[in-house]
Amino acid sequence: MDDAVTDTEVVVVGTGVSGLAALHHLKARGVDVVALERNPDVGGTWYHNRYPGCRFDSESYTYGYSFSQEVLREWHWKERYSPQPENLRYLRFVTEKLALRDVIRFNTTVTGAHWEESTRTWVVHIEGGRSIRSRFLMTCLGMLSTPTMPRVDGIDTFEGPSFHTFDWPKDGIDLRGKRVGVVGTGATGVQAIAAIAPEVASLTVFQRRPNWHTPLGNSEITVEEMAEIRSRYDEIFALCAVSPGGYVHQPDRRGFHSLTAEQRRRFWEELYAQPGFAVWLANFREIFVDREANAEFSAFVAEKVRERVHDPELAEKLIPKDHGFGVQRVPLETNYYEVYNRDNVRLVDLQQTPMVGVTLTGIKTTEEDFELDVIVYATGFDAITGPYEQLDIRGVGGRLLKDKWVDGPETYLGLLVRHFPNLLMVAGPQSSSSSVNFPRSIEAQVDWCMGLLDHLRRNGLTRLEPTAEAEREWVAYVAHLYEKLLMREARSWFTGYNSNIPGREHGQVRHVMFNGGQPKYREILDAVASSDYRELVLS
Ligand code: NA7
Repeated sequence: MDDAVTDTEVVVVGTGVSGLAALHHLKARGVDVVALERNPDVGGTWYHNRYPGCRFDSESYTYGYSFSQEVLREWHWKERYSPQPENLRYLRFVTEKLALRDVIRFNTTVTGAHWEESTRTWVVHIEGGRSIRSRFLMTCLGMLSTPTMPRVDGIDTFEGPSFHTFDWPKDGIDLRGKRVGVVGTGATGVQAIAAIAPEVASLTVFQRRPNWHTPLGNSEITVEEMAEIRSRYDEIFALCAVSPGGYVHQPDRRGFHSLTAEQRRRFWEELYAQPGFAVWLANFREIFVDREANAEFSAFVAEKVRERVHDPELAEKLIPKDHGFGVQRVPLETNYYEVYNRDNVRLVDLQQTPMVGVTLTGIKTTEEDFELDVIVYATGFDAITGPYEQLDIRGVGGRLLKDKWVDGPETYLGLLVRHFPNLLMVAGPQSSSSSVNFPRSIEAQVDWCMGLLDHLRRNGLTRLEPTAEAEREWVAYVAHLYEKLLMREARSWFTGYNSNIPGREHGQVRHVMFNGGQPKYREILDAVASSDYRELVLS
């Protein structure tokens, strides 16, 4: 890259799954674009999360981009739920195939962006003091790219290696023969725990609240199967397009109450044996909204845990008692429960014996001092809004985005923000990205942004901003969708909960995601575009 470039039409921040998609479409249109990436390579989430066991919960062939026939033709997904190294290889492959690398500046950390009304441009600030001026700012920051560590005493005092799973050492770490502690049992924790348990000397799992986990059901995809999948790509993407979650799984529409308890049980046995999110997303829709349905299914899954964990007392500790199945993100697992039947694995229930702090040599609870060689924090993220709020993004009149969002995000369509003109967020708060198979959601968003930019270009316009009314209505609509779902009660990043961030403990729901399903989301985006963006002020 030529470092002297200071003016461009679009700056894209981040080159993970959404940034690469944006870059491809912008380049294909001949738009002058520069992408800024803090890492030395593309990949975002799949660049960072190198912990053992890290892999898709989405069927691999529904996770790839749909827009390049060449990529679809040439790429072979080798596993149904592809692992991180392969996913990073895929994103590098796409980068080369679509010739995206030449417009990316690596090792370039954006610290903020300031809107300048007189020139209708964003001045994007880069660590080290440089800046780039651009007409449009496209933020592709990811939803889970700001890790959070526990708020406990002594976290920096531990003398051995300790790190968040997001920052797993790039060159790997040899855990063989080590005493390892893992804090956190969300989607990340369960993948890591199951993967490392067989190789470490001892594994101590520090669990605060258990989650509902169900089997992933991973398997190999042979060359012949991949050929068959390739021949069905149109059909697969069409299926994802009509599914609320953007997956191949479709909700069962017979109705929970129209079947007998015995019929429901048979159906659930079938679902439990199916791979992926079928058990969550191909279930009765009542699971998400009806307490009775949710309780019955939760009891079914609890039985599975009891069958899989030999020690009945331990099994009870692994069964959530404070929330029903599926109101939090359901982490999929491979032999997770069986891990607790091993002699070298111990569960520490932090509800019974809370963590007091981290010491020079391990973790201290109210009951015991645990001596450890390595501590792994699988403690989650300042999800969805975090990546925005850590930047100094200032809109009209120097307004800080973080201030605007102090009581929760306010956006239009999850893509635009009033008083922040020409800012296009991909996978932003209140978009469908966190409730939908990520690439399926972001492709719709990127397409919409491209349509909008085309419209501006065609009409010689240089400024866009949503109206106050459009934003107000979107925020209210997003909040209304939460009201229908049991999920509104969850202590989960779906509701903006994060015990490690002051003020974000359980209690105050932040409406961070669109829960209306991908078909509805796409329908709304299309309607806005075909009304010539009536809800936006364009000039
Ligand atoms: P999650 O789902 O936010 O899980 C974080 C886990 O860490 C969860 O079990 C938390 O328990 C636990 N946690 C967080 N802070 C602490 C402290 N201070 N002490 C003990 N335990 C703690 O993050 P993941 O990375 O697993 O998953 C994020 C998403 O990535 C996932 O949904 C996928 O979409 C991909 P808690 O439940 O708060 O009691």
